[in-house]
Parts: sequence; structure tokens; C-alpha cells
Amino acid sequence: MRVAFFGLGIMGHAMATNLVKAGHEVTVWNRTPGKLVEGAGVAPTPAAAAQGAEVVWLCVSDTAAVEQILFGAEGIEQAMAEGMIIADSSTISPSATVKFADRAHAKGVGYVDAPMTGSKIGAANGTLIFMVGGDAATIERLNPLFAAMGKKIFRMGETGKGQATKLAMNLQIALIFEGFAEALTLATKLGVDPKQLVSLIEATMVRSGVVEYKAPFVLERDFTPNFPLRLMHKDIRLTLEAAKEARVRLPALETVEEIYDLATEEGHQDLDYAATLTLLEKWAGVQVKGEAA
Ligand code: NA7
Repeated sequence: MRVAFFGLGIMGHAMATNLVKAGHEVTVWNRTPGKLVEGAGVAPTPAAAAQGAEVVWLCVSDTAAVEQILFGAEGIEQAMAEGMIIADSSTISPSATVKFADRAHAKGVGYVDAPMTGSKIGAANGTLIFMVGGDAATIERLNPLFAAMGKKIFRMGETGKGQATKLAMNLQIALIFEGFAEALTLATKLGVDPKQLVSLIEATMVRSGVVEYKAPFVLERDFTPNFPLRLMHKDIRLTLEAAKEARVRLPALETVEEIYDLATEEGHQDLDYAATLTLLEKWAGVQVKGEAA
């Protein structure tokens, strides 16, 4: 398929690379010039990249970035043509997604929100899991592209429901990790070996995919970003906004947001979100370490 891909960050670069590998004709655009994908063409503006594309796929930071690329100066809107499909893998506001989709539909363009999970490794291996919102027939047309980048897709409902699901998923990741980080901090302060604690967690019902994935990095004190803290912080804010719109209270997430605010004030925004642990450590006056760290 002829695909225009927007956003060559940690996730987008790997996703566009997998589209090329699967034989699709890909043109890329990135805000900061110079990021390239081997085997893909590169365009100077979003409109130029989208010209003649069957599908345009976005994977950028936030709601404002998606709006800018779609509807800003030299945006995709100028190249929208009947039958084109927009797929958005960025994590953004569900209500803004519905508005963007309405504007696209008015031009005969399909719109699918397709945020994903699987982190940097899943993007590189083509094993992402997509949670998708949109019309079933439109989603079906995207199947060859989903297959190139991921291992499974879940259709969660109409447009916007993919984003709503993603927020509900990341809410859990943020809270599960916070629970793990608080447990490690307390146990360490009370004299328990954190490596032993992790072994116990893995042998009991307390285990979780989040802990399984993060524990080795934490025990090695490797906070290089798989999922940058600034993006989890953004997702927490999006989740609290969506909750406010829907008149839902999320007291635990509100508390965790404060930890992300403080971690950002400390300058940790470009580290992995696991670096929120370092605040708990500072307050407790301990450092969580595996033997190797
Ligand atoms: P990264 O690695 O931070 O990459 C973000 C990308 O978004 C990168 O290509 C940025 O371009 C681009 N970006 C950011 N702001 C803008 C604006 N205003 N206009 C155009 N492009 C922009 O994020 P990930 O790849 O880890 O994640 C991407 C999304 O998936 C995000 O929503 C996550 O929550 C899930 P740059 O190179 O900085 O010019």
C-alpha cells in the first residue's frame, strides 16, 4: 500500500521501518528534519507526504502535534482525498479524536484511532498490540499494515474508543508501577533484599507483566527511556482530563500525577517513567539495588 508515515520517534521509526520491510511504499515526514527510514521516501511537508497516499499513519507526541500535522499550515488536510484513511497511533485525547475524525469524514476520509502497547521492543520486533477505534470495514482495510507492525489488534468500538482504552490501560501501568516502586522502597528501607523481593513477586499472585518487564531495568538502575516519563506524564494528564469530562473520580491517579510533577521538576522527564522510583528513594533515604548494580 502507499503509506505516508508521520513521526519518527522511538515508536514511529521502528513502525515505519517494519512497513518498508513488509513491502509497502512508504514516504515519511518528521518535524525535525534529518530523521530517515531506510527504503522510504522523505517529504518536506505533511501535505507533500500525504499527496497520493492511500493511508496516512501518525505516531507523534500529543494532541496538539496531531492537530498541527492534520490541520495546520501545509497539513495533511490539503492532500485529503476521498477514500484515504487516517490512522493515528499517538496517544491523544479521545474527545479531540472524535472532532478530528468528524473533520476528516466530511472530506470522505476514514479515521481510525490505533494507539498501541508493546513498548520500544514491540515496535522493533513488529509485535505491538493495537487497540483500535473506528468503522469495522475501514479497520479491515488497514489489516496488512497492522500485520506488518503488530501481532494483534483489538477493535474497541467506534472512533475514539481506541484512545479511551489506551488511557484506561496506561492508568493501570502507572498505578501498578507505583505500587511496585513503593514496595521496593519500603522493603529496602526495612532491610529486605530487593532482588529477593522480586523473586518472591514472580512466584506469587502479586506478579504482573509490568513488574516482569521493569524489574530487571530497575535492579540494574537503568533508567534509559523505553517509555519516557514525559509521555507517561502526558497520558496521566490526558486520563485525568477525560475522567473530568466524564465526571469520573480517579483519586489514586491524582496522587500519582503529583509524583510525576515532582519528577519533572527534578529534571527526569526524558528518563524512563521507572525513574519515578528515585523520588521515593530520596524521600526514604535509601537506594534500591540488585547485586549487579
Ligand atoms: P518520541 O520518541 O518522543 O517521538 C515523538 C515524535 O513526535 C517525534 O517524531 C517528534 O518530532 C514528534 N512531534 C512532537 N511534537 C510535534 C509537533 N508539535 N509537531 C509534529 N511532530 C511532533 O515518542 P514515541 O515515539 O515514544 O511515542 C509516540 C506516541 O506513541 C506518543 O503519543 C506516545 O504516548 C505513544 P521531533 O523529532 O521531536 O521533531
